[in-house]
Amino acid sequence: MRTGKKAATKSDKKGLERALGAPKAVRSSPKDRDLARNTKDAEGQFLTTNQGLRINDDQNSLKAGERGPSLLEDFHLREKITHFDHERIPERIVHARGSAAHGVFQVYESMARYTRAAFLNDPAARTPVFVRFSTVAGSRGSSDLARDVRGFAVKFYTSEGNFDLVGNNMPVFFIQDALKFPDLVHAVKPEPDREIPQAASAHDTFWDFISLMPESAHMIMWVMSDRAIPRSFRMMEGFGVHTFRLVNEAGESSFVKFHWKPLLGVHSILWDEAQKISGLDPDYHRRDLWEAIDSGAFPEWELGVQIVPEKDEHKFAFDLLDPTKLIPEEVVPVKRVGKLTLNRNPDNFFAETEQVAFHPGHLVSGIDFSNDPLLQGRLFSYTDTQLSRLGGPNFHEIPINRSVAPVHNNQRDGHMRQEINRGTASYQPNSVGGGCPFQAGRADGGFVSHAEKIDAHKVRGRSKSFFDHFSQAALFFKSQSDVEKEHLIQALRFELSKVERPEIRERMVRVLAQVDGGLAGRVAEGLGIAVPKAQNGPLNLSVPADGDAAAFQPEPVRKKILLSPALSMANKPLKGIQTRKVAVLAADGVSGSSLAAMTEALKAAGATPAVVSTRVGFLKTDTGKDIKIDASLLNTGSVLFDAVCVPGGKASVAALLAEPRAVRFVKEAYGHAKAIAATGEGMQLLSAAGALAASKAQAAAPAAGIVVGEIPKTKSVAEAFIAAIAAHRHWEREEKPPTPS
Ligand code: HDD
Repeated sequence: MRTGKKAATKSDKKGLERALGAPKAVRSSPKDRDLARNTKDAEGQFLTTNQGLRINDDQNSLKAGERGPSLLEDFHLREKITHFDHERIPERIVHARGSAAHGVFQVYESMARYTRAAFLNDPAARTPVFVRFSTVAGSRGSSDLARDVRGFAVKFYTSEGNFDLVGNNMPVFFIQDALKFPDLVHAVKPEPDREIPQAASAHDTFWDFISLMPESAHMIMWVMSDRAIPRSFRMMEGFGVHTFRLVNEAGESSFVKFHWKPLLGVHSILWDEAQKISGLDPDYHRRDLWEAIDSGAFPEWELGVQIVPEKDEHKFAFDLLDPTKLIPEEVVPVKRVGKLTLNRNPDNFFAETEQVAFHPGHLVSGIDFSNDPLLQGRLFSYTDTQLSRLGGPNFHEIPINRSVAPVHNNQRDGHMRQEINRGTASYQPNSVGGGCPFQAGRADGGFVSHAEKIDAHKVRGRSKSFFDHFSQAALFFKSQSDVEKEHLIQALRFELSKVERPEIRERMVRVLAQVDGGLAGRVAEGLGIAVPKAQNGPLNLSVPADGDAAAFQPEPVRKKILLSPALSMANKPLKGIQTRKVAVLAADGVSGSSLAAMTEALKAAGATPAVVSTRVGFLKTDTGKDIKIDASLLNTGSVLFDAVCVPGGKASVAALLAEPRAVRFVKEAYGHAKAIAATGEGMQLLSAAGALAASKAQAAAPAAGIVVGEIPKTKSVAEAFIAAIAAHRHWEREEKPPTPS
């Protein structure tokens, strides 16, 4: 702050850090980390104005006498308050609520056969990245737990310029043409008269729009599935959604779909939990990402590609350009080609997470667009939105948006220009600057658009190959496990029950009948309306376009539906208990040996145990040892944990039994199908919560995911408990409907 020189050095260091990628895990104590973070910029520095003048008193404004009026001359007061008055910028129109982290990407082996992109050609290259996750509909301050799509935007700072992969955690989208995006967003945002509801699609205008847009049927299956309520950003897949092109050195192009596969597995929570977490900790996902990175448990994803040779473009039952369709992984397998690791939290939320500007049009040589009409429309929108959000055309100069590849061009001036351009050559061609900067030929890495042949009539229309709106929606529903199907039905019942206009509910149920008669019937039942027969006839729902309704909204085309096991989270491999949170319920008198054996085993397996008690502070074990309490039953809840254990100890369990919140804690975890363990007297708490039969004989064969044993057996209880947590949930004991508490 004190001198320009210092600022330059700092930003150089930042660039270098980015270029080198991964700093080591920070493993110092939380207090040290806090101090290091908090003094980063200001250690040993005097407080100054923005002009560098040292401030002598920051507690009192300048007054005419101690009890007199403030003086306009107080430049420090005016500067400080003026800056404060302008501290907010417009939030993103969509994806306003987000969390981000720095990291690094490395390709496993050269993909030169398909693409000339340098960062995908060199397995030694560690490409710095910045990744922002987001919800779509809610405002900046809304809950992380909304039922919503999650944004998954990755900025690769490659040696050839920035490449942004601006995707979501779902592989398809609501609409086929970008022209409909403002309508979609207006429909889902809070209703314009009352600004209600916040961060929720459960209201009339959203379902009105959706029920009139059959092309959204497939996406609706995804958004009503548990994918819309992830356990963690770290445990969700990511998708580039559109079909893109890869282009190799010889100029040959293939189509590609991008995927991100999380190494922690793909997991979600229940809607009942989501609603409760929104109250207990609306920052749940943000906190989860921050804490994992801060503790050195760096989240990882593998980049996957589905590659389709250009000659196979028309071999599918759907159009590759249609963003409401996916390529089933069973048809074109996902090849894992590299790894993304997030290893550093941002230093400043505003400067980085808020000011980062993504754009699907930020490409590097070797990657190109397809003619997906949704993608084509996006190419306009993203720069345009930054102009108002970030205040002008120079947002690329904000540190988080800067390319690590040098930038040289003849763009000049504008609001908040940082670069001091020297010389007189600000045009091309020029002779006064020796012709610089030069255009780069292909051999010099110059971007050359793929020379796709296009010979067409100018039309405002849609290809008939986009008209099958239901086959893949049905494929998705049919490929879900029974538990997933049930959750999806409950989600639709919840959402549509919040819709006030009966005709919208009915229309939506008719749309669902096009997807699956059984699904529509179950939803209708929950809404107390007639169960529609599965319909194959035309829906005729849309607004006619100049009398051409048939072309705009044709009869549903039914294609052969296979099953796609890859669409079900139930078929994703389980990946251990790394970073899973386990509540250890205990009070004074807890068996110190059982508590220690349990927490050590959990930590050794990578989980994070936390002692939850009747109060905060410290508790005393049966042998008088002090144990720090991490949370109280008053300030936390079972929904914030993946599993619960109750170590024995007579006095401890008696205190927990006397505390209704402790009983509810276990009961709720049971209803949410979580792993639960108890040793010794701890079993009594499980029985009081209905998680374990009270009779000894029955308790000997507990329900799935319940692990109990005597105190000396804690080690073997812990082993079985760890295996039970790794299964994520034990759905066989989930009550129907699945939210019993
Ligand atoms: Fe978008 C932000 C993803 C369609 C217009 N979009 C935004 C972000 C993500 C996506 C992840 C947040 C980026 C960040 O973290 O800053 N958007 C998608 C996906 C889409 C999609 C996967 C479909 C496949 N978007 C889409 C369309 C339009 C937009 C069709 C407009 C025609 N999107 C925007 C935007 C945003 C945005 C208004 C808001 C803030 C921003 O761009 O920077 O321009």
